Amino acid sequence: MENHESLVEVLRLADRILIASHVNPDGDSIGTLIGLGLGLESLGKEVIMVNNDKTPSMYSYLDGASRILRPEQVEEVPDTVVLVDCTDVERVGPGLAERLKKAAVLVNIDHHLSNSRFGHYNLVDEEAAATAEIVAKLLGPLKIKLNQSIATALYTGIVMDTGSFRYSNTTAATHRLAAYFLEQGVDLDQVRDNLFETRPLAMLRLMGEALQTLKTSPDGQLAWVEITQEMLDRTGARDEHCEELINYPRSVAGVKIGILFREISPGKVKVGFRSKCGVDVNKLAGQFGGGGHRSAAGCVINERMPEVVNQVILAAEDLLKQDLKQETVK
Ligand SMILES: [Mn+2]
Repeated sequence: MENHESLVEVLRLADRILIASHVNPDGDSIGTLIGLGLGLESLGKEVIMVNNDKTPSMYSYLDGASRILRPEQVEEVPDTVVLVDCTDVERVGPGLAERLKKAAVLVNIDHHLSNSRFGHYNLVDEEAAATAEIVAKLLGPLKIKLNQSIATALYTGIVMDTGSFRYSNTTAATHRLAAYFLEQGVDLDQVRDNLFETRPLAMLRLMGEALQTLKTSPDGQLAWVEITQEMLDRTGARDEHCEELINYPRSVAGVKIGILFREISPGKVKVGFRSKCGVDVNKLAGQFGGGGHRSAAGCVINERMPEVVNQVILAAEDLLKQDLKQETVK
């Protein structure tokens, strides 16, 4: 934790605050954006919430979801800007990043291992399961009174970034915090129904097609799936419907690294990594200019799908070999 007290002070003094999060927003980025946004608003501040991309419809149950603006709707950027769940300013999207970089006071609240400490004030805790956990700890010092809307938003962030408390980032503290949010009136039926029990038909059709591409390495420690633009067109699925698919290659018995290749446009592929057994995929993503967490990371590679798959699989095999050597040394 860095500059914790001065960061709280700077937020308490500001009258107008803009909060933004990363492109292709997920549950943690939307949850923290709204949780912190509504919280600061309850202190009488003017809060502008903005994201480069549209909020996925599965999060529309959150109070304040409809208040999140697109960059072109923001006329004037206030002096104080907070980025949540972003490793770097560029993560908010190119156009918005250019505008937000110039802020007089830039605050960085995040939990990614690869965070670049880009803010004037940085609150980065890599041990936190979700940025929502960090924001939750800020509520007290900021004298924000927790209510049902804020609790629901932050609870959503935690549920999504821990894969419903399944990932290795889940701790006793995570469960305690989740329990505390439930006591504040989170409607668990509503959350469950929106996040897990309702899926667009197009998403299930895409899953079917994508799982047909599932491959494993000869030793069975790597598994991957590929999603092409053609599959998205054929099924009518969108980007936001791809995220969950990455859990399938990792779940194959014996697999240590699961990989999802997603073609964004011809010659541009997004690669997602998920690992088991403590394999550090943040390092792997870093080799291709990306980053993230130890067991969940990603990158974008500007080449055609077959080349990307070859390069990444080779690098992943190398990493597993190194990992094995280290284990032998131990
Ligand atoms: Mn997060």
